[in-house]
Amino acid sequence: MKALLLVDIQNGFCPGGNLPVPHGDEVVPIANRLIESGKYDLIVASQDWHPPGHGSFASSHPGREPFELGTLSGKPQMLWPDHCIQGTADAELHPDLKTSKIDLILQKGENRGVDSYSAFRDNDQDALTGLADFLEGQDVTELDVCGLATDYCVKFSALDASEMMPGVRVRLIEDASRGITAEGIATAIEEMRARGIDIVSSRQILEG
Ligand code: VGL
Ligand code: ZN
Repeated sequence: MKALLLVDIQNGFCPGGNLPVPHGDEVVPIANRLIESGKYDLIVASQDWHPPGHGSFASSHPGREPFELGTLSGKPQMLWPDHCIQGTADAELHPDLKTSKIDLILQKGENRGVDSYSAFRDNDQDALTGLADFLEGQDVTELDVCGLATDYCVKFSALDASEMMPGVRVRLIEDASRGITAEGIATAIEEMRARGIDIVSSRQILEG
Protein backbone atom coordinates (compact mmCIF):
# COMPACT_ATOMS: atom_id res chain seq x y z
CA MET A 1 0.00 0.00 0.00
CA LYS A 2 1.21 3.49 -0.91
CA ALA A 3 0.25 6.38 1.36
CA LEU A 4 0.51 10.16 1.18
CA LEU A 5 0.88 12.26 4.33
CA LEU A 6 -0.13 15.92 3.94
CA VAL A 7 1.35 17.83 6.86
CA ASP A 8 -0.40 20.91 8.28
CA ILE A 9 -1.71 22.48 5.04
CA GLN A 10 -3.67 24.96 7.13
CA ASN A 11 -4.66 28.60 6.85
CA GLY A 12 -2.40 29.44 9.80
CA PHE A 13 0.72 28.42 7.84
CA CYS A 14 -0.28 30.19 4.61
CA PRO A 15 0.02 33.91 3.79
CA GLY A 16 -2.53 35.78 5.91
CA GLY A 17 -2.33 33.16 8.67
CA ASN A 18 -0.91 33.60 12.15
CA LEU A 19 2.35 31.71 11.47
CA PRO A 20 2.73 32.16 7.73
CA VAL A 21 5.30 30.02 5.92
CA PRO A 22 6.62 31.97 2.90
CA HIS A 23 4.68 30.82 -0.19
CA GLY A 24 2.93 28.18 1.92
CA ASP A 25 -0.19 28.34 -0.23
CA GLU A 26 1.81 27.24 -3.29
CA VAL A 27 1.75 23.64 -2.01
CA VAL A 28 -2.05 23.47 -2.34
CA PRO A 29 -2.38 22.96 -6.13
CA ILE A 30 0.53 20.49 -6.05
CA ALA A 31 -1.04 18.57 -3.16
CA ASN A 32 -4.31 18.50 -5.09
CA ARG A 33 -2.62 16.99 -8.15
CA LEU A 34 -1.09 14.30 -5.93
CA ILE A 35 -4.42 13.65 -4.20
CA GLU A 36 -6.22 13.27 -7.53
CA SER A 37 -3.46 11.30 -9.25
CA GLY A 38 -4.76 7.90 -8.24
CA LYS A 39 -1.20 6.99 -7.20
CA TYR A 40 -2.08 6.58 -3.52
CA ASP A 41 -4.13 3.90 -1.76
CA LEU A 42 -4.39 5.96 1.40
CA ILE A 43 -4.22 9.71 2.10
CA VAL A 44 -3.77 11.17 5.57
CA ALA A 45 -3.67 14.86 6.57
CA SER A 46 -2.36 16.23 9.84
CA GLN A 47 -3.68 19.38 11.47
CA ASP A 48 -1.87 21.45 14.10
CA TRP A 49 -4.60 21.87 16.70
CA HIS A 50 -3.63 23.87 19.77
CA PRO A 51 -5.74 24.86 22.76
CA PRO A 52 -5.66 28.57 23.68
CA GLY A 53 -2.66 29.29 25.91
CA HIS A 54 -0.56 26.48 24.45
CA GLY A 55 2.95 26.37 25.95
CA SER A 56 4.59 26.82 22.53
CA PHE A 57 3.05 30.27 22.21
CA ALA A 58 5.29 33.24 23.16
CA SER A 59 2.14 34.79 24.65
CA SER A 60 2.20 32.07 27.32
CA HIS A 61 5.67 33.26 28.44
CA PRO A 62 5.49 36.77 29.92
CA GLY A 63 8.11 39.10 28.44
CA ARG A 64 9.02 36.76 25.59
CA GLU A 65 8.55 37.39 21.87
CA PRO A 66 7.70 35.03 19.02
CA PHE A 67 10.69 33.33 17.33
CA GLU A 68 12.80 33.52 20.51
CA LEU A 69 14.12 30.30 21.98
CA GLY A 70 12.45 29.59 25.32
CA THR A 71 11.73 26.52 27.39
CA LEU A 72 8.68 24.31 27.76
CA SER A 73 8.47 21.71 30.51
CA GLY A 74 12.22 22.15 31.04
CA LYS A 75 13.21 21.62 27.40
CA PRO A 76 14.29 24.12 24.72
CA GLN A 77 11.28 25.35 22.77
CA MET A 78 10.96 27.79 19.88
CA LEU A 79 8.32 30.30 20.92
CA TRP A 80 5.70 30.84 18.23
CA PRO A 81 2.98 33.38 17.62
CA ASP A 82 -0.43 32.08 18.73
CA HIS A 83 -1.48 29.81 15.84
CA CYS A 84 -3.86 27.08 14.78
CA ILE A 85 -6.12 27.44 17.80
CA GLN A 86 -8.76 24.71 17.85
CA GLY A 87 -11.99 25.70 16.16
CA THR A 88 -10.67 28.92 14.57
CA ALA A 89 -10.32 29.63 10.83
CA ASP A 90 -6.54 29.72 11.34
CA ALA A 91 -6.61 26.01 12.22
CA GLU A 92 -8.74 24.93 9.25
CA LEU A 93 -7.16 23.09 6.36
CA HIS A 94 -6.65 25.42 3.37
CA PRO A 95 -10.07 25.89 1.74
CA ASP A 96 -8.80 24.90 -1.73
CA LEU A 97 -7.34 21.59 -0.54
CA LYS A 98 -9.31 18.67 -2.01
CA THR A 99 -10.26 17.09 1.31
CA SER A 100 -12.96 14.73 0.00
CA LYS A 101 -10.30 12.16 -0.94
CA ILE A 102 -8.50 12.36 2.41
CA ASP A 103 -9.07 9.16 4.39
CA LEU A 104 -7.96 10.39 7.81
CA ILE A 105 -7.45 13.83 9.34
CA LEU A 106 -5.30 13.63 12.43
CA GLN A 107 -5.07 16.44 14.95
CA LYS A 108 -1.99 17.04 17.08
CA GLY A 109 -0.54 19.56 19.53
CA GLU A 110 -3.44 19.46 21.95
CA ASN A 111 -1.33 19.03 25.09
CA ARG A 112 -0.39 22.49 26.47
CA GLY A 113 2.79 21.18 28.11
CA VAL A 114 4.54 19.81 25.01
CA ASP A 115 4.75 20.75 21.34
CA SER A 116 4.07 18.18 18.65
CA TYR A 117 5.74 18.89 15.33
CA SER A 118 5.52 15.30 14.15
CA ALA A 119 2.25 13.69 13.08
CA PHE A 120 3.47 10.52 14.82
CA ARG A 121 4.33 11.61 18.39
CA ASP A 122 4.95 14.65 20.55
CA ASN A 123 8.36 16.35 20.71
CA ASP A 124 9.45 14.55 23.88
CA GLN A 125 8.70 11.30 21.98
CA ASP A 126 6.37 10.22 24.75
CA ALA A 127 2.74 10.29 23.60
CA LEU A 128 1.98 8.63 20.26
CA THR A 129 -0.76 9.82 17.91
CA GLY A 130 -1.45 6.26 16.70
CA LEU A 131 -0.52 7.10 13.09
CA ALA A 132 2.33 4.57 12.89
CA ASP A 133 0.08 1.74 14.08
CA PHE A 134 -2.66 2.88 11.70
CA LEU A 135 -0.36 2.91 8.65
CA GLU A 136 1.26 -0.40 9.55
CA GLY A 137 -2.20 -1.87 10.15
CA GLN A 138 -3.11 -0.84 6.59
CA ASP A 139 0.04 -2.60 5.29
CA VAL A 140 1.58 0.64 4.07
CA THR A 141 5.03 0.00 2.61
CA GLU A 142 5.64 3.40 0.97
CA LEU A 143 4.92 6.79 2.52
CA ASP A 144 5.35 10.11 0.74
CA VAL A 145 5.39 13.19 2.98
CA CYS A 146 4.84 16.86 2.03
CA GLY A 147 3.27 20.07 3.33
CA LEU A 148 4.18 22.76 5.87
CA ALA A 149 6.68 23.48 7.21
CA THR A 150 9.65 21.62 5.68
CA ASP A 151 11.95 22.64 8.57
CA TYR A 152 9.52 21.71 11.37
CA CYS A 153 6.46 19.51 11.08
CA VAL A 154 7.29 17.96 7.70
CA LYS A 155 10.85 17.11 8.77
CA PHE A 156 9.89 15.63 12.13
CA SER A 157 7.05 13.64 10.57
CA ALA A 158 9.32 12.15 7.91
CA LEU A 159 12.09 11.36 10.42
CA ASP A 160 9.62 9.68 12.78
CA ALA A 161 8.03 7.72 9.94
CA SER A 162 11.39 6.31 8.99
CA GLU A 163 12.41 5.58 12.59
CA MET A 164 9.09 4.20 13.86
CA MET A 165 8.20 2.14 10.76
CA PRO A 166 11.50 0.56 9.68
CA GLY A 167 9.83 -1.46 6.91
CA VAL A 168 8.37 1.58 5.18
CA ARG A 169 10.12 3.49 2.39
CA VAL A 170 9.76 7.19 3.23
CA ARG A 171 10.13 10.01 0.68
CA LEU A 172 9.89 13.79 0.95
CA ILE A 173 8.09 15.53 -1.94
CA GLU A 174 10.23 18.65 -1.94
CA ASP A 175 8.24 20.90 -4.29
CA ALA A 176 5.01 20.06 -2.44
CA SER A 177 6.54 21.49 0.76
CA ARG A 178 7.59 24.97 1.92
CA GLY A 179 9.68 25.93 4.97
CA ILE A 180 10.08 28.84 7.34
CA THR A 181 13.74 29.74 6.59
CA ALA A 182 16.02 28.88 3.66
CA GLU A 183 18.74 27.71 6.03
CA GLY A 184 16.25 25.58 7.98
CA ILE A 185 15.04 23.95 4.79
CA ALA A 186 18.58 23.11 3.62
CA THR A 187 19.49 21.59 7.00
CA ALA A 188 16.23 19.67 7.17
CA ILE A 189 16.75 18.16 3.73
CA GLU A 190 20.28 17.07 4.68
CA GLU A 191 18.99 15.51 7.92
CA MET A 192 16.29 13.62 6.08
CA ARG A 193 18.68 12.42 3.37
CA ALA A 194 21.16 11.26 6.02
CA ARG A 195 18.41 9.15 7.57
CA GLY A 196 17.61 7.38 4.32
CA ILE A 197 14.65 9.49 3.21
CA ASP A 198 14.57 10.01 -0.56
CA ILE A 199 13.94 13.53 -1.82
CA VAL A 200 11.63 13.50 -4.82
CA SER A 201 9.55 15.91 -6.90
CA SER A 202 5.83 15.75 -7.58
CA ARG A 203 6.66 15.52 -11.29
CA GLN A 204 8.57 12.28 -10.73
CA ILE A 205 5.53 10.86 -8.95
CA LEU A 206 2.91 12.12 -11.38
CA GLU A 207 4.85 11.03 -14.45
CA GLY A 208 6.09 7.78 -12.93
C1 VGL B 1 4.57 23.99 12.81
C2 VGL B 1 5.66 25.51 14.13
C3 VGL B 1 4.71 25.36 15.12
C4 VGL B 1 4.52 23.27 11.50
C5 VGL B 1 3.60 23.84 13.78
O1 VGL B 1 3.43 22.82 11.07
O2 VGL B 1 5.59 23.12 10.87
N1 VGL B 1 5.60 24.83 13.00
N2 VGL B 1 3.67 24.52 14.93
ZN1 ZN C 1 2.06 24.52 16.30
